[in-house]
Amino acid sequence: MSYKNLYLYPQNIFLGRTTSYEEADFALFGVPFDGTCTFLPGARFGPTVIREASCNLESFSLRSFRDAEDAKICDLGDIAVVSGDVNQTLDRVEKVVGELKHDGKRSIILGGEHTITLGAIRGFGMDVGVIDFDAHMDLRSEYLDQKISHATLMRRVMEEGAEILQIGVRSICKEEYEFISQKKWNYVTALEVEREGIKKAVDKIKEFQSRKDRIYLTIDMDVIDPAYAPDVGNPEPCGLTPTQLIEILENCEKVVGFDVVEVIHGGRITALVAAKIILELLCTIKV
Ligand SMILES: [Mn+2]
Repeated sequence: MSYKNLYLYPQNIFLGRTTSYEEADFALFGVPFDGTCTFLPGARFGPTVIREASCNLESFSLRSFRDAEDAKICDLGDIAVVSGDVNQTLDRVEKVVGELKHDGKRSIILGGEHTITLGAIRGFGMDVGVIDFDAHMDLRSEYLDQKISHATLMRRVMEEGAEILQIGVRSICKEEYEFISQKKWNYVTALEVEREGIKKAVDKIKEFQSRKDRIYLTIDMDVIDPAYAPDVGNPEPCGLTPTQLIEILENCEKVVGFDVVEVIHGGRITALVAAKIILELLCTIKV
């Protein structure tokens, strides 16, 4: 166990404490990579600002009446990313996730830009069910001549065989709309959540996870409205509230890992919302 008292409280470790790896149910690590960013840079600082925010929120939940501090988390630090090389960075994420999976740990990944999720899902294996909370579909075939970028990663995930459910979508290009129109694409828009409440999203999640043994959650913080979460790589108006998102997340089961991505170095509001979401998930996910 780590040493902790009020006078010595590390702000660079998630929740200011860490369990030993052997004891831990959750293994947390950061991926400080923003190499394919095309608008607001700084997601490489996401792990740092989310950890700092986590140390400055109370960990007890008045939703679940549980304390996130009771979750056994080992903060492993950050992956040494290869700046400017997305493929090598994804390989490293895949290898780390594969090792954690082998050891029976649930992974918590702090981004970093959303592209890193492709490495994580490869690490889990493409039979994992992916629930993607995102303003964007990220389904372009390529973007700026790049096959692997924050605007294409879900297309790659789909091509590699994983099944995807997208929640909170509200930003799509014509190519993506034509692509999903040819398929039975599984998604719920932010507008549907705003108009009808969370029921459709929850129903879709329950149907999806009933067909899957393992669920991976990827939470792009831009799924939340920029009024609550402005510090993201590609802010998109008309999003979910943090409360709507957390209420939806409470219905997720069989979760073997999750990531929270696209928080950039900026104001601290977005990092606090990201940390809050993680704390609530730690109280919700069964181990
Ligand atoms: Mn996005």
